[in-house]
Amino acid sequence: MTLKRIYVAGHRGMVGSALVRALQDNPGIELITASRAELDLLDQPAVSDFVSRQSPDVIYIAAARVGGIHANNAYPAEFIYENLATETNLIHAAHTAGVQQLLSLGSSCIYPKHAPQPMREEALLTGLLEPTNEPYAIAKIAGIKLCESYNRQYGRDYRSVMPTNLYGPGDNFHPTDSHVIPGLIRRFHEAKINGDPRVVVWGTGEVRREFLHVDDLARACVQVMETSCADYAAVTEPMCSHINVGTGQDVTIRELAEQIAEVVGFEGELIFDNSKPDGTPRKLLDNRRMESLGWSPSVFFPQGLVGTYEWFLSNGDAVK
Ligand code: GFB
Repeated sequence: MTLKRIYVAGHRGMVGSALVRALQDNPGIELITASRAELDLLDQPAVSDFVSRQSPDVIYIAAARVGGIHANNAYPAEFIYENLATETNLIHAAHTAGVQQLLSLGSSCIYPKHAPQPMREEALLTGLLEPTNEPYAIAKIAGIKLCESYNRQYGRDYRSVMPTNLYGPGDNFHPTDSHVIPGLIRRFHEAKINGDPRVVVWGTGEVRREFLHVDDLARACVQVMETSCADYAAVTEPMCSHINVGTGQDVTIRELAEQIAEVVGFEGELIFDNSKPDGTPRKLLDNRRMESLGWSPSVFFPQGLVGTYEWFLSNGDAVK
């Protein structure tokens, strides 16, 4: 049997490690990975050399510079440069090495700040972006357009998925640079341990977010890449080729904070700090394209939160 050689770029990150979990038991697949020390994805000649030497059949781009609302706002230069460089290096290297199939991962922040809800793929480039993450969003939009351009000019089969806000094992629990779920898990946990009577939650708490477990995203990515060209073409457009991946349900940040406090066992008071940005008021994805490919999420949110807290507890040293 000829094995399908799949290169997962960024295999140590939250998304990349979920992809490895989703792919590794398939006996028809040979996984290719490279640590940051082995391959710097910002180094174009090194990436070209690696991709042409490894000659994979498929590439999943899970490598990205990511972070929450504060990190996006604080490090805009790294967020636009590193994401653009990673995508251009990998996508161009894939094309020149003759790699026919590739998946690029983006984010629901590619859509306009005030896009109609739930957001359809066609909402892309119809309005202004949320300022706190515009540089990151521009890089992720460029990833979609890179794929479409190589498809249109060279007949490549480069696809892209736009997940909603993700969470799960392997997340970054940094006190300020993380996303809201790991950030609050850590803050509530530390408050419980220290006996603090109150915890600060950023923003008004009134904005809404949709959350997807990273293992559900990984299954969606594999499903997208296993879809035939005809079936993929039937649900997408050549110039609107990306597919949303979400759950179809969202919660307010206040509701989320209350749920996390319960999971962690923090019984004190929540203080909402209005001096911190809220970001986009709402970003619920329209999932009809993904559903028509036969995918639906399987991780029940409260259970996913418990599993993420357990991961945090057993990997405390790794996330300090
Ligand atoms: O997860 P988060 O940073 O992602 O924030 P975004 C979501 C909401 O939670 C915002 C509030 O309204 C935050 O103000 N929040 C409350 C907190 N407490 C906290 C906290 O302790 N930490 C964090 N991080 N937020 C990111 C984008 O925006 O979403 C990225 O900046 C990316 O580009 C990612 O798209 C998925 O949804 O606001």
